[in-house]
Amino acid sequence: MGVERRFRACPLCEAICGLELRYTDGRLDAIRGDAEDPFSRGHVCPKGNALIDLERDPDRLRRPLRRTGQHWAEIGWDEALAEAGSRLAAVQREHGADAIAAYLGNPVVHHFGHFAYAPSLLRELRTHNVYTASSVDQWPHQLVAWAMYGHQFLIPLPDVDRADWVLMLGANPVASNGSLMTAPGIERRLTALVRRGRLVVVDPRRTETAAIASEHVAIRPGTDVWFLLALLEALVALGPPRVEAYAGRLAGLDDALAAAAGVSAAEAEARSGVPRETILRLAHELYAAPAAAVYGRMGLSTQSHGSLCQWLVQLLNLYTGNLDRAGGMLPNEPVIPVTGPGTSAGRRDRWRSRVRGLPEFAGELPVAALAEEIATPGAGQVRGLITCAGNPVLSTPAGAALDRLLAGLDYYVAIDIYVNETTRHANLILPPASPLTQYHYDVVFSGFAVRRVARLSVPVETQADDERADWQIVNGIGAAHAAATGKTWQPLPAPRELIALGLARGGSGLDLGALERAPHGLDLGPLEPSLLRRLETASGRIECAPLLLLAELARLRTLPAVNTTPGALALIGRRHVRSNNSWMHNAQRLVKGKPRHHLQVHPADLAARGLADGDRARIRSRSGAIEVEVAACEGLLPGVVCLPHGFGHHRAGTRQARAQALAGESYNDLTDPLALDGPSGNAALNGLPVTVERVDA
Ligand SMILES: Nc1nc2c(c(=O)[nH]1)N[C@H]1C(S)=C(S)[C@@H](COP(=O)(O)OP(=O)(O)OC[C@H]3O[C@@H](n4cnc5c(=O)[nH]c(N)nc54)[C@H](O)[C@@H]3O)O[C@H]1N2
Ligand SMILES: Nc1nc2c(c(=O)[nH]1)N[C@H]1C(S)=C(S)[C@@H](COP(=O)(O)OP(=O)(O)OC[C@H]3O[C@@H](n4cnc5c(=O)[nH]c(N)nc54)[C@H](O)[C@@H]3O)O[C@H]1N2
Ligand code: SF4
Ligand SMILES: [Mo]
Repeated sequence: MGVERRFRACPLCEAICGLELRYTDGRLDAIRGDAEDPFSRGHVCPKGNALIDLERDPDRLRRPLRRTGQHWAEIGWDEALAEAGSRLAAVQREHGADAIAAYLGNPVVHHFGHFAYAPSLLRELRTHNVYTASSVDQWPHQLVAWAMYGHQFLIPLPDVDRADWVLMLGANPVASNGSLMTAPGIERRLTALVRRGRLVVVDPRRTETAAIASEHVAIRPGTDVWFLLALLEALVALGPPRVEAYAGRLAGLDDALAAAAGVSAAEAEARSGVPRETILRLAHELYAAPAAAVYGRMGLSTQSHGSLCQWLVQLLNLYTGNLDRAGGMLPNEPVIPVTGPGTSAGRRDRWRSRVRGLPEFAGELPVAALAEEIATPGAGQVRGLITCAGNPVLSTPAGAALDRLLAGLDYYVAIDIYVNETTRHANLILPPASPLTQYHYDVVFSGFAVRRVARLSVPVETQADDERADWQIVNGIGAAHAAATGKTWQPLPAPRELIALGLARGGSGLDLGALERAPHGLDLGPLEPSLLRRLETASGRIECAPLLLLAELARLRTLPAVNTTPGALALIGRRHVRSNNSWMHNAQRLVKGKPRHHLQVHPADLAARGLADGDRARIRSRSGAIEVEVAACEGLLPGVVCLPHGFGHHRAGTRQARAQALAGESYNDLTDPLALDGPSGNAALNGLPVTVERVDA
């Protein structure tokens, strides 16, 4: 057999790098970046290499597991799928449709077999209790895109390869590889930007990205809204809006500017810690730049004012004429459409969460409400759960409470490849076959790529008879649920066929054959302005002043000036290039080397608490307390502490031997389910008030 090279896209993050997989005598033994992929051009990161560890992981589940007490036993697929469907239906028969909650995790969007099929299962379940990782992530982006442009996925992206001035807030792509900005090899792209222009990073920590940027602006967590308001105010003082290109297509710009007016650079300095001269200078640079982009991501959306911040980001790009313009911020128009006919534009407040009355957005409720929906008795209480590729115990607010509550559910089925902190509570775990055995098309991230690209991944390994693909599992549960409730189930066709339908719907002229003849993918060129043509608002215009955001802005102005809780620190998160949220800590290639779970603290804050590098400390929030080692970090703004999420693996009954041995605790044992971005309901994970104290051995 010898050595053979096979190619497909990496399923592990938004960069969607092309991978070259080397098989020796039929066995995968090395992974490299696919040098012939015209988009990723050979880029690969440690996670891409660690796909081998995942494939070979003895802890990875291959067959359905049923739990009886503390004991797990393998069962057959037919029995497992029938049980999942009928038990979910039984809970609903007794307690109503909403008694089953569904939680979809991040990998869902990375696998066509989950992404394209999960909606049909949700329709079959008919529950209002739908939760996803979107509400601990990018909901403010979606809400603002929906409110201003009429579609939740009409999201402008930074044209990083052509911009010559970029203001980046709350993003660390050198570690995360980029988000809502699919740009494989981002470090190379940003380095080129710094060479031809300027990259300014606004972040409470001097991140890996700040380190390669032209300038780092340190900001107090959660205060970006003031910084952005002052920046807009300074632009208005510099000159008129450059909105000729949007003539006749703008609604409410004057209202938006009037509502946003009046925050001086001095006030913003007092709130955010960013010097007024810096704000005024950045306004000058932005107004003068030929092609500029203001871009904010995770750190800007998972905070108390996420939606206002994302709205102001749009207004800054609009005011300077950089919205929907080459070298500025513009949406992708992908080959398989994510907007337009047949897609879900997004709606809001069609129903509310039972306990707290939080509005639905895009068919989902904020996941910060899940624990209380399980805990609170009464009609409509959640008594059963289905999770798909999610680990909410480590990933969502009040994780520790959720951990306790999941143990008391009537029935819980998980579609997952591990017994982890969440799925250990399941009655049944259904593990999909390796993605390498399946057709895949990155519908979501082709839609957020900084160039127009298309790439079909074909199976590079064969699915075994006793394995089921993700889409087969979803179809199987749906069919069993329908059978148990006397309905008919229309299974969706296999991925290859569904991808072909998506391509046909897009009308680009590309079909499966064309993509199959291009195993390294196709680069169809840079982004082109399309936003005005594609607006889906009722008015057909850009809605600059959505009422929801104006109301939130009015509320913001009533908030007290500075957080004065004595001794309080502001907790923020971080990602490491070897992490992937909570779930890749069982991969040897990723956990080797020195530990990365520490709480980073500024030396002055350590000294003030009698702490030294390496000491153990107790971190306490309104919602919980954990103990971890501290590490001195000069790159943090004093008063800010920084902890990665996705740790806390040493719980009984999980099956991830390597992860279990890792030190570290879960950030989300501290996060506050009541701390939300108002308009969207997105969790305010960052900027959490905490105290830190020494723990004596
Ligand atoms: N404090 C804090 N919390 C955060 C964040 C933060 O920055 N700080 N980040 C937030 C963000 S951005 C996100 S997206 C969420 C993520 O939240 P989640 O999606 O809930 O968490 P993950 O850790 O991504 O868990 C992924 C799960 O999918 C399983 N899995 C992996 N591959 C597959 C597969 O192919 N099929 C199936 N069926 N299962 C698979 C894994 O075993 C794991 O159980 O976390 C959020 N939580
Ligand atoms: N290696 C690795 N890569 C990943 C992931 C991973 O877990 N590990 N997760 C993937 C996922 S699901 C996502 S969504 C993306 C996220 O990708 P990014 O958006 O790049 O997210 P982070 O790397 O968490 O960077 C967020 C930054 O916001 C800063 N920040 C925190 N609070 C504030 C604030 O109030 N204001 C400002 N201005 N900044 C603030 C933090 O210090 C941090 O540097 O990464 C993806 N890629
Ligand atoms: S950057 Fe993302 S897509 Fe590229 S190899 Fe790493 S994990 Fe995979
Ligand atoms: Mo995410």
